[in-house]
Amino acid sequence: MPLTLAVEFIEPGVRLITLQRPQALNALTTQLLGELADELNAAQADPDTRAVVLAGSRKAFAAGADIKEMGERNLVGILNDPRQASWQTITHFNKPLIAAVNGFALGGGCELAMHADIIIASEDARFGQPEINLGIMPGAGGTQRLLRAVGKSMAMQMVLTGDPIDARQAQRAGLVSEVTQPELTVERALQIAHNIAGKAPLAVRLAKEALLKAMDTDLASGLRFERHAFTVLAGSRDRDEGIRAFQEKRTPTFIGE
Ligand code: DAK
Repeated sequence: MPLTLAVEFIEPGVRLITLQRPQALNALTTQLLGELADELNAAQADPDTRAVVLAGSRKAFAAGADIKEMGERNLVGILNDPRQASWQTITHFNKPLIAAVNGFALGGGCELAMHADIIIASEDARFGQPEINLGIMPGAGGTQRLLRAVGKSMAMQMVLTGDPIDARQAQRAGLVSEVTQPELTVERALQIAHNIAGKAPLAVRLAKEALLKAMDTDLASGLRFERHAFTVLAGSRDRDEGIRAFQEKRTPTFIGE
C-alpha cells in the first residue's frame, strides 16, 4: 500500500496515479520515487492497463527533489543514490504516460513531467529548473530533455537563471501539448488516456518507442527503427482487426496481440 501516492483504476484501461505529499508540494523523496516506480512496474505488467495519468495536487505537480533529504546526502551518498533505479524505471516505462500538471513543476518535478509522453498543463502551471539557486544543476535529465523540448536558448535561460516559465510559454515552446483550466487538467489528461487506451496496444507501444528513438538517434537510424517496428506490426492480429473493422464500418476490438 503506497503512502505517498494514490492509485485509481479508471475503467477501461487507465490508471490514475496521484502524488500525495501536498504538505511539501509533492517534493520527491526516495520513498515517493520508489513507490512511483513500483506502481509503474505494476501498470506495465498489467495487460488491462493501457495508459497511465500522473497528477499532483492543485498547488503543485511536484516542487522538485526533497531538499531536506538531498541536504543529508554527500558525494558518496549521491553516487549510491537509490533514486537512480527509480528514475530508470520511470524512463523505461513502455506504456503511454500522461502528466497532468497543476501549479509548480520545478526541478525534479519538471524532470518528472518531462518523462511523460504528453504533458497537459493548467493555466497556472509553472515549469522551471531552479537547481542553480541551490548551487547545483538538474540531475534527472533536465539539461537533456528540456533542451530537446524547448530549444537551446530557452533551456539555457531556464537552467542558468532558475526562472520558471508559465503554461502558455511552455505550450508555445512545445513542452506542453494543451493548456486547460485548473479544474479540468486531470479530466482532460484522462480523456486523452482513454482515447489511447482504445487503440491497439502493440501499435501504441511501438509508436511510443519509435518517437522516443527520434530524441536520441540520427534520422537514418530512426527511420530504420520505424521500418522494422512497422513490419513487426504487420504480423499482429490487431492490425488485421483494424483493417477488417474499417472495411466492415465498425469499431475495432483490439486484444493486444
Ligand atoms: N523539498 C522539500 N520541501 C519543499 C520543497 C522541496 N523541493 N518545495 C517546497 N517544500 C515545502 C516547503 O519547505 C514548505 O514546507 P513547510 O515550511 O511548510 O514545512 C512547503 O513545502 C510549502 O512551500 P512554501 O511555503 O515554500 O510555498 P510557497 O508557495 O511560498 O513557494 C515554491 C512555493 C515552489 C516557489 C517554493 O516552495 C520553492 O521554491 N520550493 C523549492 C523549489 C526547488 O528549488 N526545487 C528544486 C529542488 S532540487 C537527481 C535527480 C533529481 C534531482 C537531483 C538529482 N539525481 C538522480 C542525481 C533534482 C533536484 C531538485 O529538484
